[in-house]
This record gives sequence, structure tokens and C-alpha cells, in this order.
Amino acid sequence: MFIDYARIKVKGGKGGNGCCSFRREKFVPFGGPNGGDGGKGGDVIVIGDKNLNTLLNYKYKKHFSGCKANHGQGSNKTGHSGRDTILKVPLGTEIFELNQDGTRIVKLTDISNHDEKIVLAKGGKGGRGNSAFATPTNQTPRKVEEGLSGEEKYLELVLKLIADVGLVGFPNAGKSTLISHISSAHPKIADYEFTTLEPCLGVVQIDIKNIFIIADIPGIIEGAHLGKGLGIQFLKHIERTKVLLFLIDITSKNIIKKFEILKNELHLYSQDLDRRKFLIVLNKIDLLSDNVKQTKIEKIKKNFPKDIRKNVISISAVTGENLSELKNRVQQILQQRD
Ligand SMILES: Nc1nc2c(ncn2[C@@H]2O[C@H](COP(=O)(O)OP(=O)(O)OP(=O)(O)O)[C@@H](O)[C@H]2O)c(=O)[nH]1
Ligand SMILES: [Mg+2]
Repeated sequence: MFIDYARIKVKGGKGGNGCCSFRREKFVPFGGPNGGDGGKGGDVIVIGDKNLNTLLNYKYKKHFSGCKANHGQGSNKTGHSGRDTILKVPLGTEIFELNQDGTRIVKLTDISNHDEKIVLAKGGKGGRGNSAFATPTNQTPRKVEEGLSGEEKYLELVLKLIADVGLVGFPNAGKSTLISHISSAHPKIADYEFTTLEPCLGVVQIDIKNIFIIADIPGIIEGAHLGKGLGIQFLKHIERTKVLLFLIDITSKNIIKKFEILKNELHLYSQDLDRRKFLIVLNKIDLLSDNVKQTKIEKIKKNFPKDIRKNVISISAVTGENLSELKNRVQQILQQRD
């Protein structure tokens, strides 16, 4: 199950108490204090894991605590520290600290690398044992400290997948077919709308040195920003991309309008996304007969404003026609300096 949002509570483990003890040995009368300090409570630590792609681990279990530390012991033995609790999250997870009422206070981190980690809630310090309180005037202190409680935080986890290229299009345009042909991904493909219900990433291999990651998301329709269809909730997964591919079925009516609708839905979601580099990919050219194919493609291209005409490319995700050219053009854009 793909989960891209979770709210959890984290708490560091409690520190161990300091120990009150005195050295008691044969022939050593009045042995001094030897109560050790309590150990430190375990931290709650988040760590990025490239093998994960969902926050499912945080859908049901919501509370995570570091382990309690052991108390100090006689003979100046410090208690064992509590074990840390490790929370693994997929790359692209943003973590916000929340007030108790659920409003955001601050962004704590944005985990984008494998093994990247930060402490979310520190474990409590151990209390000092009585040997720490011995002074020249009080050589038999009975004072000890209690271990401190760990930090406690309410957190929001938001996953925004990390990909280089995002696929945007109406349902049925062939987005999943395309990603399954050019990458390692195998999403469900079917001849009905909203086949794709959750985002999917695929790795596209250009050559030995060059790869890029492409994201397939559920289809967008007019009014998606108002919640129509599956809404625009999935657009966050293409927010971090560098290039967008607007995929449009070449046999559909009013292609320019379709492109404008898609652009507008993106614009209403985020102006930043609206400014992203893009290609307009006309798909399903295998459905056009050979004698009209080229003229139709040229005619459609001409209908686009001059400045974006050069961004139009036509392909067939099913037969593979022009897919190498598409991959190369994407790669060229990715290599451009911003
Ligand atoms: N003839 C032809 N059919 C295609 C092509 N690409 C996709 N299709 C068909 O179009 C239908 C929809 O394909 P999908 O890849 O599921 O479309 P999608 O854009 O992912 O759709 P949603 O997940 O609903 O948004 C399927 O029946 C595909 O076989 C193409 O290049 N040529
Ligand atoms: Mg799909």
C-alpha cells in the first residue's frame, strides 16, 4: 500500500536513576560513596532507506519511544544506555514538528539520501549517583538524581518521491504504458480511466553511465484542483522533478485545449511546477495510418504557440516508435544547466 502521509509521536527513552551506595568491604571501614550514574535513555532516530517507497510503517503504529536506560549501580557502575529506536523512511520524506493542535511549528528535516539520519527525540540524561556528590565536608552523601525523561514530539511525515522526470496526462493517455516500456517499472495498464491509483517510479537506463528516474502518477482531469477525479494530491510526487512530460493521446479531440487544462491544473497547484521544463508527448501515433501520420503531427504542432512547438514529440508507447528519441531529449534537458 502506498502511503505518503503520517502523523506520529516520538519520545526519547528515560534516563536511568543515579544509585546511592557505599563501599562495604572487610577491613575498609567507612568506605566512601560509590553509587554510579544512570545511563542515557535511547534516542529516536530517523534514517533514509533507498529500498522503501512508502510510509506504510507509520500508518498503524503511531508511537515510537527510545528504550529506557538502566539505573546506576554500586562500585561506580554507570547504567547501560537505552537502545535507540530507528525509524526507516523512504528518500524524499519531509518531517515537520507539530504543536499538540496539529499546526506545524518547524521543518526538522528532508531526508533525501540513503543512510542520512537525524535524531528526532533525544533520550533523557541519566541521573548522577551519590559518589558524584561527595565533597570534603560531606563524604557520605545520600543525594542522587533521577534520570530525566526523554524529549517528546508530535511529528508529521510527508513523502514527496524523488524523480528526475514526471509524467502528467489525462487518464488513459498511456503514461503507465510508457513508463513500463522505457523503464524497469511494471505498473498496471488497462483500457479504462484511473487505472493508476498510486505513484510509481521507474529507472530509465540511457547507457552505462546515464540513468534517470521517471515517476508515473494517476491521471489528471479538468477540475482536479477542486478534487475531481483523484484530485491533485499526487502532484506532490512530481514537485521535485526537473522535467515534465505532458502525455496526450494524439487521437483525442482538441489537443491544445487538453494541454492547457493540464498546465492550468499544475499552475493552480504550484506556480513553481508550472515553470518546470517540459516536453509535450503525443502518444499512440500507431493508431494513425501511415499516409496521414506525418501531416497530422505537423498540423498539431503548428497549432501550438511558436515558442513551445519545439517541445512537441510524437511517440507510440506500444510499438516503441520514437522512444529512443524521447529518452535522449529528456536526457539532454536533464544535462542542461538551469
Ligand atoms: N494503440 C496504442 N494504445 C496505447 C498506447 N499507449 C497506451 N495505450 C493503451 O491505452 C490504454 C491506457 O493505457 P495506460 O498506460 O493504462 O494509461 P494511463 O495514462 O496510465 O491511464 P491512467 O492510469 O488511468 O491515468 C491501454 O489500453 C493501453 O494499451 C499506444 O502508444 N498506442
Ligand atoms: Mg496509469
